Amino acid sequence: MQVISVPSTPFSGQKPGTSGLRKKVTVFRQARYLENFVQAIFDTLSGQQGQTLVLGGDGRYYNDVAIQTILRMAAATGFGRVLVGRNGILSTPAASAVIRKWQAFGGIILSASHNSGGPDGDFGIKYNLGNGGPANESFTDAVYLRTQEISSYDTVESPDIDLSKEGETRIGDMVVSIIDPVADYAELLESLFDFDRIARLLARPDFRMRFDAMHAVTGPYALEILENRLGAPPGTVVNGIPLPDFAGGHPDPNPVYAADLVAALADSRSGLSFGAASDGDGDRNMIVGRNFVVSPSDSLAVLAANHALIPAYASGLAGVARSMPTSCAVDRVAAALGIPCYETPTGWKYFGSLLDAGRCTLCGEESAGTGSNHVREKDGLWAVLYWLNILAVRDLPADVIVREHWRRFGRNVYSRHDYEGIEIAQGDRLMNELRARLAQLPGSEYEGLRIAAADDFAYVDPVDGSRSERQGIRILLDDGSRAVFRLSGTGTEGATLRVYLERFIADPGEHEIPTQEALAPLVGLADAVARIAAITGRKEPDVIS
Ligand code: VG1
Ligand code: CO
Repeated sequence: MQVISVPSTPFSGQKPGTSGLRKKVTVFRQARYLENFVQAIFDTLSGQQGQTLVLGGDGRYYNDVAIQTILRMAAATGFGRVLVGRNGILSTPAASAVIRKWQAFGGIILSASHNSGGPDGDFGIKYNLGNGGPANESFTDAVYLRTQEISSYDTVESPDIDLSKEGETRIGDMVVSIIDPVADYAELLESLFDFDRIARLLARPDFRMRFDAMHAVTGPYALEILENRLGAPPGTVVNGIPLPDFAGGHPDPNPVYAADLVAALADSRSGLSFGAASDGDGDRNMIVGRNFVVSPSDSLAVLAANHALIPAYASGLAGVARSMPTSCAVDRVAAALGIPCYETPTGWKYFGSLLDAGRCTLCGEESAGTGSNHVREKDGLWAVLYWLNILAVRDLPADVIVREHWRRFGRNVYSRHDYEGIEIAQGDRLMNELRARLAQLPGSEYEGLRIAAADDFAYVDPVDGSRSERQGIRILLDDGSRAVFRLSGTGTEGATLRVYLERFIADPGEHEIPTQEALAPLVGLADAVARIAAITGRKEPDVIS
């Protein structure tokens, strides 16, 4: 097998964000663009020769082309074997499960997650380590540095592999194993939950669920697990065939982009009692009860509070972890259980060391991501099965379970306001001006609310001591309410400002106040403090979740 070294020159901006490198397909399609980034990953690794790599993606446009390119480059760098999902498909949690099960050296996941797909949509790539989790910041920083000095990439000459048939082929000395993308993952989930009990719930005439795969990667996984293994009636999974452009939609399971599902659960004629959805790459989840959308932060807290009902977690949780902007609802559960609660920066890569060290069992983010130590990624279908297991044991509707949770722990009223596609310079200016005023903010009043403290979140990993700065600006009020400001690290056009708002209400008599109403004074404070309208010209957020 002859390795061919192809001369190249650096592209600017190949800096991984919250979850890998995400750019427009048109950017990735430039000659040498993908190759440079993959070579930078391979150059940053050491010891991959003879080892196993896992490769797959969410099936979006360009997935198939990229896989053929990466296979040839993996052969050139000396990998001994690559496990590829059939048709190039592997959801993010399934890729993590496969890496762990087969003790692979690492994996490459091709996805831009919830971002739209198609020739004018987005594409993405990220590297996961042998623990199955996203590479940490020191690795991605090193990859970025390498992209800035790259002068060639290595590949081999070899025809495209037929990815549609399971089995083994070769590229030179390297074995390419095409695997069933669902089997290992389904087996793992089956080992965690009480499938018999969930199957009995799904068979009940008074219980009907809908799972919306949003034309993205979870379709085949949900069909196998919910309909084939658990016996849910055919048609339970909707939009179940992964399409390269997600049928033109936005595979982001929130009340805006999954409005159909929310509407169906609000309409008693649908006969539905429970709804769920997942995102482009299958790591996010949305949980919907009858006329009730469960806030992701509440979901994490409910999962933690009910862990004793789930076979895999019945013996107890070592701890829980949440990203900083996620509401503090889970903190209250941790306090009641007497277990630690860790607060990390946004992005799943920060949970890996805590999970590896056995310090926490459940993790979650406000952005509809929850997961556990069963893999090292957030896991959409896992969360759905966890909820089904709780519903099956407690025999109560999802909204009643959340309302009871509020009565016991109080309600952390929570919402995220996104201002999408603002100019990068405006986003930077807003954050810089806010940062510059942090020291003056404590003691000042806006909209009748008094600021108690303000800071820029920095995190020291308690396991490896690594430090991450500037992870979001926090404005804290006397009563524990918060407004948090961050710029998104996953977008591909302009900047997205995320404003996270939270207020704690202990009094059960006030738990039914509509979320936006309860948060209105805080919204006013956020705008006044950060001068959102003044700097961006935007009066309203684009997406409220
Ligand atoms: C967003 C979410 C974050 C999540 C990340 C990747 O990042 O806020 O919680 O981990 O997406 O999720 P950002 O930087 O845009 O806020 V996924 O499902 O896109 O892999
Ligand atoms: Co995702």
